[in-house]
Amino acid sequence: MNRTIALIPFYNHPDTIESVVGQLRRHGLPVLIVDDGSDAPSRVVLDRLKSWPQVHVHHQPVNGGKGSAVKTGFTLTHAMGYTHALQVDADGQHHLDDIPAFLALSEQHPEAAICGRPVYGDDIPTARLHGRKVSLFWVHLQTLSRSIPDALCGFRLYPLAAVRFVDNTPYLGNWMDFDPEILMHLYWRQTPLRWIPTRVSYAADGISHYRMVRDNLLITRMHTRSCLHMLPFLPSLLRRAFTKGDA
Ligand SMILES: Nc1nc2c(ncn2[C@@H]2O[C@H](COP(=O)(O)OP(=O)(O)OP(=O)(O)O)[C@@H](O)[C@H]2O)c(=O)[nH]1
Ligand SMILES: [Mg+2]
Repeated sequence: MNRTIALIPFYNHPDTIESVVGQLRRHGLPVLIVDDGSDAPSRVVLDRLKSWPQVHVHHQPVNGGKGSAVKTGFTLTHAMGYTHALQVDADGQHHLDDIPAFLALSEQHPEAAICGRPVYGDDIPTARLHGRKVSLFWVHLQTLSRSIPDALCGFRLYPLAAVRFVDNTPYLGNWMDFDPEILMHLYWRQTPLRWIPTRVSYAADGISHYRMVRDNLLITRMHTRSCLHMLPFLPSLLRRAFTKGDA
């Protein structure tokens, strides 16, 4: 039986976090929020949430990026004795009624990372859609496989044993480059990936901290360095590509 906790990297999403945590609690999950140096109004909301049962808040003093918050969350949840962390964004974009499906698949395949395959509506900004396609092109190239349908969706259930390598991989992205980079590493390291289609919505008044230019440049830089980092895995990637041994 897995011990699963919800892990929320949090940066200035004060209007949505309470509803997200409420839904997670209704699904029976304990919650760890890693506050990534948020401002005063957000901290007021977080202080309120600290009194909720099974809700933990960890403050990083300085904004260090989504990736850094998730990495800290991996270390903390592992130390708390959990086996799996379900990463959910704080902005309410994810369809949390799919959680039972994530948990059930993870119980069947505890060694696998269970990843959300986003189903977008007409509300997704065009630039974000194109950015996702570009990153996915690189991911397919650098895994020598087209089996990964999405690289950027934050809704993922990680087996904590499979992400221990993060502690010894200091170059791993700290910002929005983290989601595609860790996914490629999991693939390279032969962690099975399983996919659940899940609706991702963009509220008209939703707040995104995705910085189009800076984050796309970071993702490009990550794929550039990945040309080097994939090399040790190349023999097994080639073998898998030729035997169609995709996870
Ligand atoms: N952008 C951003 N998000 C952070 C940071 N630190 C933690 N986060 C959290 O990471 C999650 C994703 O952030 P979003 O701003 O929604 O970025 P996104 O979902 O990739 O982008 P959109 O698809 O435009 O919403 C949210 O839970 C944020 O609160 C940070 O420094 N920058
Ligand atoms: Mg978002």
